[in-house]
Amino acid sequence: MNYNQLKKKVALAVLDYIPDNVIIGFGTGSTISYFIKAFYKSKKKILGAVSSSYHTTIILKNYGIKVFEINTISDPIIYIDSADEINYNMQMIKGGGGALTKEKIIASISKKFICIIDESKLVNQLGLFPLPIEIIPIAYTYIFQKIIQLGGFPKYRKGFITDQGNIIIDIYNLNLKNPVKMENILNSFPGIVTVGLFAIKKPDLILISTNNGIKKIN
Ligand code: ABF
Repeated sequence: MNYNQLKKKVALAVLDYIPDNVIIGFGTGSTISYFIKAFYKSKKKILGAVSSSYHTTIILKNYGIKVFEINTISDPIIYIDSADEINYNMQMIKGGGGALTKEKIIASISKKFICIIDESKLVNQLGLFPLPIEIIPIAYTYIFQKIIQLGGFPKYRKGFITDQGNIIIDIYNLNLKNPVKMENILNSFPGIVTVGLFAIKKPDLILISTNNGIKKIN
């Protein structure tokens, strides 16, 4: 199976983990697009959705799924999202699609966070995928200097503005042997809105789509 077929499989498999009468937090990306379609076809009963991006909101609304403002939610949220890389400690790089800020907020307030990936995303060590960070535009020069001091190579993501009106820097060659430490260091720089490392807040369950079926890490 190719990666898209594997994504479709895991998008279907995760339906079994969704109870009735919850709010679903929907992530962003191609895996989640497959999931939204599978969810719609399943006719499962939920209270509604919260969305991690403008892009996902459009898709949800096109399927007639009710989308709530994140601030207004008090019911339990089951958050379903994918990732760009995950290691065996369930630490992740996210933000390839630029939606990392709302993804991190929903991950933090969710009762359960299930990450669905194809097997290409599972790695022994994080860092081959460049680490996205969302930053306030006026902090650009300062953040570039700080990243270079850390040994990373920052690259401005051209032509991309986040839902919050900020910019994304993709960091190459950063040493991510200790992802929690690096997440804390980057979090301490004023001007960084969100770090695409999800090492402090990890998913509760990972479903991995492989040619030998769906595997689990929890
Ligand atoms: C989301 O899913 C994003 O953080 C990440 O960039 C994306 C993965 O994309 P895809 O499902 O298209 O492979 O978690």
